Amino acid sequence: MDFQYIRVYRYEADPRVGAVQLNRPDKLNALSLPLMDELITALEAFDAEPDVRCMVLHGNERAFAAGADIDEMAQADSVEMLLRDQFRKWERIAALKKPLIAAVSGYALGGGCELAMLCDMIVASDTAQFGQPEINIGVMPGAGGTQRLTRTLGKALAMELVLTGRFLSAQEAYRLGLVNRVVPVEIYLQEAFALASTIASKPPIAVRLAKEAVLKALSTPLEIGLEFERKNFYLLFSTEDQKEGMQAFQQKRPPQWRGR
Ligand code: CO8
Repeated sequence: MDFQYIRVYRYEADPRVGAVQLNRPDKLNALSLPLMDELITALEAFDAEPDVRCMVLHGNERAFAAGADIDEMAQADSVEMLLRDQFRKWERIAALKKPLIAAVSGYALGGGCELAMLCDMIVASDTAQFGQPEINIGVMPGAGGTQRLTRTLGKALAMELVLTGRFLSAQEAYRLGLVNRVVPVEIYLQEAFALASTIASKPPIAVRLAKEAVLKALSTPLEIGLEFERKNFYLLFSTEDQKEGMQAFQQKRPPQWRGR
C-alpha cells in the first residue's frame, strides 16, 4: 500500500519486527488526520500479520512528533472537533494485540508525547524531550496526557507539566519511569529494534496475554486485575508453546515456538 506520511517496513535483521516511521519531517511529524489514518492502517495490518511479532514506531532524529496538527485545529469549533471523532483512532492503537515500542528522538510533544505513552514501551535517545505544551496554545491535552502522565509520574509533576508546558529531558523521563532506557541518539533505533527482536523471539500467545494483563493493571482494581491475570495464566496451559517451553527446559535445549 502507498503511504504519503509514513514509511512502513520490516526490520532487516529480524523481519518478525514491523516498523512504522512517521514521515512528515517538514512539520516535525505533526499528527494530521491523514497521517493518523495511515498510521492506524499500517499498525492494524502488522497486528493482523501472523509472522509479525512486535512493532516499532519512530520518527526522525529531530522529532518523534510535535503534536497534533495545529493548522487543522486552529479554526475548528467544539462540534466540528466532536464530529471528527479522531480519538477513535487512538483507541484502536491502544487496542493493538502485539507489543508496540516507541523509539523517540527529539520532540515528543502534545499528541506526540501522548502517542509515545500509548505505546507499550519507550526507548529514548539522549536528545528526546517530552512535554504537554497545549497550555501555551490555549487548550489542554486531549489524547490521554492528563491521565497517562499522572499515572506514571504522579499528580504533582503531571500537574506541573500540564499547567506550565515544561519539557522533560530524556534523562529526567528515564529517572521518572516514563521511558525504558536512554541511549545515544546514534543508536536509539538500533536499541529499540534489539528490544523488539527480543520480544519477537518469545512465544507469541504468552506475549499477547501478558501484555493484556499488564495493561489491565492500569484500568482495574487489584482484585479484578489479579483474577484477569490468573485466567490468562491458566489459558496458556492450553497452548502447545507451554508444553514445548517446559519440556525444552527439562530437556536442556532451546524451545521451538509454534505460536499455538
Ligand atoms: N502542528 C502543525 N505544525 C507544526 C507543529 C504542530 N504541532 N509543530 C511544528 N510545526 C511546524 C511549524 O509550523 C513549522 O512549519 P513551517 O516551517 O511551515 O513554518 C515546522 O513544523 C518547524 O517548526 P518550527 O519552525 O516551529 O521549529 P522550531 O525548532 O523553531 O520549534 C517546536 C520546534 C518547539 C517543537 C515548535 O515547533 C512547537 O512549539 N510546536 C508546537 C508544539 C505543540 O504545541 N504541540 C501540541 C499541539 S496540540 C496537541 O497535540 C493536542 C493533542 C490532543 C489531540 C490529539 C488529536 C490528534
